[in-house]
Amino acid sequence: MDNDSGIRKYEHPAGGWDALGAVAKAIHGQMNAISGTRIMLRNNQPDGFDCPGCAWPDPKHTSAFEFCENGAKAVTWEATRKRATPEVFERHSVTELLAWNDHDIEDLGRLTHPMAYDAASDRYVEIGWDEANARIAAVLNALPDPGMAEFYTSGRASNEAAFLYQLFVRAYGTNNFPDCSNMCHEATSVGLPLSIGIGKGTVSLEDFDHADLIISMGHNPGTNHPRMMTTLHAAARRGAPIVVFNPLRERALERFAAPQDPIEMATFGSTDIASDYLQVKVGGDAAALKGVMKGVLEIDAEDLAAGGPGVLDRAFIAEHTQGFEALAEDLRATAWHELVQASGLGSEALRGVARLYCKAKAAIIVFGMGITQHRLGTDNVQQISNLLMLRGNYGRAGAGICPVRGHSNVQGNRTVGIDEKAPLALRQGIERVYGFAPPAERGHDAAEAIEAIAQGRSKFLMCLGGNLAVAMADPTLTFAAMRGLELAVHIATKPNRSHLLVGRQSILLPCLGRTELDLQAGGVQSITVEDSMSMVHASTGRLPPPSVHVRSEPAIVAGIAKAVLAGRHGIDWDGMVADYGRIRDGIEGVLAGFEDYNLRIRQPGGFRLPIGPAERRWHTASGKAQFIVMPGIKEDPRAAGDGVLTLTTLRSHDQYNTTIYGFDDRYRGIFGRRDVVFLNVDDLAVQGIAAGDRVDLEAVPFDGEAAAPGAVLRNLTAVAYDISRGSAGAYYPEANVLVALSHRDPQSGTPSYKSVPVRLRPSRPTPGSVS
Ligand SMILES: Nc1nc2c(c(=O)[nH]1)N[C@H]1C(S)=C(S)[C@@H](COP(=O)(O)OP(=O)(O)OC[C@H]3O[C@@H](n4cnc5c(=O)[nH]c(N)nc54)[C@H](O)[C@@H]3O)O[C@H]1N2
Ligand SMILES: Nc1nc2c(c(=O)[nH]1)N[C@H]1C(S)=C(S)[C@@H](COP(=O)(O)OP(=O)(O)OC[C@H]3O[C@@H](n4cnc5c(=O)[nH]c(N)nc54)[C@H](O)[C@@H]3O)O[C@H]1N2
Ligand SMILES: [Mo]
Repeated sequence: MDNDSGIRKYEHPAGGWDALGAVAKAIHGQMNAISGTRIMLRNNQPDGFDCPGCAWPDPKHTSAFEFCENGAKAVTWEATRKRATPEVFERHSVTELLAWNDHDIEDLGRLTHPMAYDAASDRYVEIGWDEANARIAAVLNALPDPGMAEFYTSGRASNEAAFLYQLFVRAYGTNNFPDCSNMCHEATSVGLPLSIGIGKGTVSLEDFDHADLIISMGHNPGTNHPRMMTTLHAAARRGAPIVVFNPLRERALERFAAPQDPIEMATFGSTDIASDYLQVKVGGDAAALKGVMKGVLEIDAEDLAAGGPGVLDRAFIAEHTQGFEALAEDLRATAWHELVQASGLGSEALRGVARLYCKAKAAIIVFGMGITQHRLGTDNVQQISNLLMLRGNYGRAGAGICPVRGHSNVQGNRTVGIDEKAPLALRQGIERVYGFAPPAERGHDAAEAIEAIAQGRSKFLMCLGGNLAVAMADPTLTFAAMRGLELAVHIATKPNRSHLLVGRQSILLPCLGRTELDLQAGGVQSITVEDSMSMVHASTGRLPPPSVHVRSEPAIVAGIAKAVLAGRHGIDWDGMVADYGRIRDGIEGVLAGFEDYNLRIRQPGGFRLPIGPAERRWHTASGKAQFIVMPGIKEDPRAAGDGVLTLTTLRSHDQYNTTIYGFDDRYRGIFGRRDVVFLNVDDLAVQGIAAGDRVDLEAVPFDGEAAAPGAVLRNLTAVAYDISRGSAGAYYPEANVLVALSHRDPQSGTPSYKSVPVRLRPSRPTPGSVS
């Protein structure tokens, strides 16, 4: 397409000079160049702050500058010079701000004062901290049942803030902990404990140096975990095959130029990343995985017939697992043609992956949202684990499972107690250390919290970060629900749309970001975070806070707790805020694995929490790793070919979840816009639509679920893209109107954001419609 449309193919490798250019632009747009560069140099350094971008771990010997374009965007966006002061809110009514796009709302800058919504003037106006806390206490203490309050967490909160938050909420009396993880890796957190006894990854960064094969499924590291590209680049360089399962061709998984590599940069060279790129159908991964496993069993049978020892790790299966026979039976009973139809991949391609897998002494399977955000999310995760178990790829160097987490501390938040399921050990630990018995009944996850609010069963919502209303499915329902709240409280760095969906009362509390100096009565404080590989380490900010009125998250949570609990349970909130070391003592007392917490965070790189499967210890009901049979192979039982496409919702290169930094998606060739839908040329031809035409996407009800009411996403430009047939891609959060709130994985509750049945039709301008 022509240049005016903002749609043109990107010919360069990912990374390289364009990435460096983008960093310079990010710094220029938000801060001054000198301080910007200085901050970047502190990012992910042993004595610096943890990057708020993603949860990929840091190498032990951090290079002088662990470069990452999107980490740089995350940091500059937080360390911006722009300020959303009371004067700014005075100039713009809430109704006016609601008409702005998500980029412009956040680009108002950092919140500087506690604010409360004033209905008479339709504006947020300044209030004092004490007044804010008193209003929160008044509403919470007047609720007839603590279960009518919801306490959301977005995964940036530190271990210290998250631990205090859950302690306060449990002392108040509920386990309603909706969190971003419920929309993200919940399928991992629910699926893996049944399979291997822990809901976390089992590999360490060093394992990638020893893997003979890496299989990457449903994640886009060039955009979402750019520091992971250094790892993949090194693996590709030493000749380890990298097999990708992804419906879309993603440039960084094809070729990458490492900005850390002077020769590659100087010569404009690049390295091929994927050795094999399998464009699975959206939602076809379970079938693809079953196909690979079926291939492994075939190779095993051939080898045995030829007098060989077979390719299964029989000793591992016998000693460490249960359920192999049932799995083998299911695979034998599933015909190749069904697997091919459901995955969109040829049987030879799947057998080829099986051959590579059987050749590898040690294999790692890495996965992201393309696996978890499906109705089959939990099944998908368990099939990955089955495949690894067939050849004993757990508890050995270079082998294991690697869920790539989203937010920089989402894994740590869950570890320290942000969990609506309220595990017994956590409750017992709290009772032991703090002397009260926390509630035991399961609370609400994120989607259930919205349902409860929509139905008037919950009246109060507090958000420790995030942008819940925009991140959640079905904004029509979700936005209306938010407006029905008695009180919404948001602890945030920057304004966003969720803050503008005001209830009867709404309060905004400004907090420090991770880059900023956190000075408390006991001196400068560090916080701690846990990365995707269970490494816990400290992070210390140094920048001056955006205003003197801004408080740290632990201080804000403790202030609210004191006002609400008014001495109940005798917890020393002030002492813990004065010295976060005391919060860590509390964590150590409550949870296993944190022995000598304050000491061990001083060692460079921190320490690793215990991961049973890495030592072949399985904390499952049977004490063994479980092969788990998934019945059937498809998410959507309907036959294909009735014109229904499966839509997946994607992040662009210029966004962080609901935070829209800019309007380019460079690697996918989209510039200055987000109103596009990626389609396969053959699907376009069948539907009689040309690339560049305007189309509408209409939600199709899924098998007994209600479609999101009135759900049509209008006036998108059709982009001919290298995407598997029957699949379509559009950007999150815009496409969330098409996702029904009930469209979720029945096992984990994860919204099925990555398999939404839709119909495509040419756009017809409807009078009065908004596009
Ligand atoms: N810069 C930046 N960094 C981020 C984020 C961000 O928004 N911006 N978000 C953070 C968060 S919270 C998270 S959870 C992670 C998200 O990181 P990712 O897991 O990479 O998430 P997505 O970008 O949503 O999409 C993942 C990939 O899955 C593919 N995919 C879609 N559907 C399917 C499918 O059915 N099967 C398969 N195999 N693949 C599919 C898409 O083509 C895409 O390449 O990144 C974190 N890091
Ligand atoms: N359709 C579709 N929907 C999705 C997804 C998808 O792939 N497709 N992905 C899902 C996933 S994986 C996730 S994780 C969720 C994300 O859901 P959330 O975590 O709720 O959303 P974010 O966009 O990350 O939140 C951004 C806001 O966090 C606040 N913030 C930033 N830094 C800080 C901080 O240090 N402290 C505090 N207190 N606040 C801060 C700012 O106000 C900012 O506006 O969205 C989910 N929604
Ligand atoms: Mo996420």
